[in-house]
Amino acid sequence: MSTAAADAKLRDAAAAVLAQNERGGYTVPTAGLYPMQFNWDSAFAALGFAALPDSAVAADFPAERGWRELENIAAAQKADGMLPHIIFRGDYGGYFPGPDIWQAGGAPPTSGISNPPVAALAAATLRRKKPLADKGRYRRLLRALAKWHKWLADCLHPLHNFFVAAHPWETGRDNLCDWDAAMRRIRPRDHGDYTRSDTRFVDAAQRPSRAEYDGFLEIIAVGRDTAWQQKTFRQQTPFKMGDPGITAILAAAADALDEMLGEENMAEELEWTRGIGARAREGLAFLWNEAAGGYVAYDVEAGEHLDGISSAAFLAPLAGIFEGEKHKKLMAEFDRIAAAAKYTMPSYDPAAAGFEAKRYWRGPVWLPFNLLIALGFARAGETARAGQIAEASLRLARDAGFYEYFCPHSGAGLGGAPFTWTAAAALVFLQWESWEK
Ligand code: 2M8
Repeated sequence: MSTAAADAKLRDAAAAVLAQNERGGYTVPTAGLYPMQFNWDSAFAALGFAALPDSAVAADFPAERGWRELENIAAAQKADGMLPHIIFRGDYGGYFPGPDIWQAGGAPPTSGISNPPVAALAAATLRRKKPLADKGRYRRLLRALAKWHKWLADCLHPLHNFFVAAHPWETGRDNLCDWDAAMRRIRPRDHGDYTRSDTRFVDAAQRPSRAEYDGFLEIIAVGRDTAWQQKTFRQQTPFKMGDPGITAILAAAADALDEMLGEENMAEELEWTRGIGARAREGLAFLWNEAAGGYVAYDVEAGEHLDGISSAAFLAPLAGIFEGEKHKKLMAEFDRIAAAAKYTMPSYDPAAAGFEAKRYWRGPVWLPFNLLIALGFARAGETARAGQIAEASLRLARDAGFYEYFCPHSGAGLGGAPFTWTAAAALVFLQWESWEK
């Protein structure tokens, strides 16, 4: 098969995944394992819709499909501005932990924590590719995103300005090795004899451990005890983690949002968001670890930088930080890690203790994360490295299918499938050369 024919086949297959996982205005990550709406998954889905060729849009999707995805994230906004990480729409009955455990309110019910703010990046892309004709709807969405960013800015560390995650699930990288020490300090109460749903769908060896789930549930219980009063919850949570992932994404998203708000002359909203991008960049700069040669997590309780290099270290260019000696060092780390794996970019350094090639966020390659890294690299003029990521991502999707994540050594597909954000990222990578970054 010619390359063009193989690309067309992959594109049609990716579009079919978006169609299959669509539930009427929102797209589930994958049926069974994650049967409801997730915040940053939906934002990646919106990027996928932005990348659909017009022929596919006309055939299967209304042009505003991506906008509806974002509007349905925004519709779950809490009074304080938070956009929750899960919105329990549709038939979520099989998922654990459900709304009965979260008790975080909402109609439909939601979780009590937030998620990496990819939505404004998706909105900026959609605005270029498939602008929303209805200005009222567009401005309402921007206003909701501005409120959310303001809320996220309130969760920046008061001195150092990095984002402090209150739960591993907030970072989206649930069982990253960097969380281990903090998770081990948690002394969970008895959460009874609960049954996880994830291991019904995926081999337990590819998922977080039972001890980690006890910790996840404990943090939820702390939130419940505070009736999800966010200020109190964030003081009382046993997990307070400076996350380079959310910090870098927030910096990039804040810039994108400010540009859209500026175009629309939305003065009040611009007032809310003033300085957020700069503060997040300051926070990311604080997370630099010279010995490690990268941007790392910061354990707030322990008061220390960690020394592991996760894939989030490479989001600094996306945040607009790509100059001088630090950038050179970071690129050297990228090359070292890329050379240690057959497929770029493992979620955690394969040379580090704790790395596991097949266990979820402890090593596997994730295509949506690859997309964010590659977009930043392209912006920084790291064209070859960005191309290397695009190429590896397409190889994985082509050879293994649209899996949730992949083994960086064998390329085997892992976790759930067919997965929305993998298909969405592939749709962008298929147009990488011509894609406006
Ligand atoms: C995973 O997280 C959820 C909990 O939030 C789970 O394991 O049940 C993570 O990979 C997260 O980043 C993602 O948004 C979610 C749905 O794909 O699954």
